Formats: sequence, structure tokens, C-alpha cells
Amino acid sequence: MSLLFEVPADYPSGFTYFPNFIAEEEERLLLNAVREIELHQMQFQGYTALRKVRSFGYDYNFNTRKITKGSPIPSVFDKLTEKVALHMQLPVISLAEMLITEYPPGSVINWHRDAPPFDQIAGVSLLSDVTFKLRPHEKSKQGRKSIVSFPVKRRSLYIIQGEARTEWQHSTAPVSATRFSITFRSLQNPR
Ligand SMILES: O=C(O)CCC(=O)C(=O)O
Repeated sequence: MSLLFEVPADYPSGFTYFPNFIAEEEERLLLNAVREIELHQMQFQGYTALRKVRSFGYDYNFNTRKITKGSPIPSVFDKLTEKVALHMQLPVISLAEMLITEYPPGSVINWHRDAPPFDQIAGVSLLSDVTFKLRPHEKSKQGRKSIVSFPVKRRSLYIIQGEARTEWQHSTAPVSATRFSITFRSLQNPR
């Protein structure tokens, strides 16, 4: 497994980045699969975001802050799930949730740490690049200078584990062209 870090030296421990994680042909097949799936506008605490989403495996409810079992991850994503699990050094069964997100031009995901029921996170980017940002979660440590910002390229994989997961938040800058991400999450308490 080749490990190529193309992120700044001050990126937090637990953040790993693999450019060219998938080949162009794999990206084309994944885009075909993703475009077959009906996505819905993301609703968050009474606010409708520009991005569209669909989760599989588990669904997280932002009101109850609980997860419930969802529809199974479609088998067309098996190969990708296995490859992501291998890079996360986790058994494939532990990738319990898969979230597909479509970001139309101008859309973002704001600063957040992923919901507590989830543990480790991995994101595969399709169709276009994005500027990915990380900053400390603790308010007293936040400031312009604490933001680590770098490009996450289409066909890449990033993994968020350890300190990057527990002590840091992440967000993305507005995209200039439509981007899809496929996010995998393991559970804090596997069922
Ligand atoms: O689009 C991305 O890669 C970020 C996804 C993300 O942070 C999330 O779904 O919580």
C-alpha cells in the first residue's frame, strides 16, 4: 500500500490522505452507480443545505442524535468498501455506514465533528477537487492560523482517525464544479 502525504506538515495526527486511490475507470463506474441513486436535499436543524445526500447501512437522525438501521449498502460498492477498509486497517464489516453526498457548485459542508455514534471516517472524492479544512475543536485553540487547508483531489481517499477525529473539526470550501463524496463510517459501539 503506497502512502503519499500531500497534506501540509501541520495536519493533525490521525489524518491520512491517498491521492489516486481509485483509477479513472473505477471513478467512471462509481459515478454511474451514484447517479442511479435518488438523493435528497440535506436537512439540518430546520435548515436546508444545497448538498444532497443518501445514507446506507445506518441513518443518523440530527434531531434525536441517534442512528437507526438503514437500507443495506448496494453491492456495486463492495469493491470500494473492501479497498477503503483495507486502507483503514479495519475489517470490512466494521464500515457500517456509507453516505453519498452530491455537492452542486457553490456548496459546502460547514465546520463539524462527525456525530458521536460514529467512530472512524473515510471519504472518497469523485468528479472534482475540493479544498478541505481542519481546525481544532476546542474554541480556545481556534483562530485563522489554526486552520489547516489543502486540496483533496478527485479519486482520492482521506481517512480521519485518532486525534483528527476526536480533537479536530473539518469543513470544505465551496466547490466550483459538482463533486460527489462517498463517506464510510465505523460505529463507536458496533451492533
Ligand atoms: O465531502 C466530504 O468529503 C466531507 C464529508 C463530511 O465531512 C461529512 O459528511 O460529514
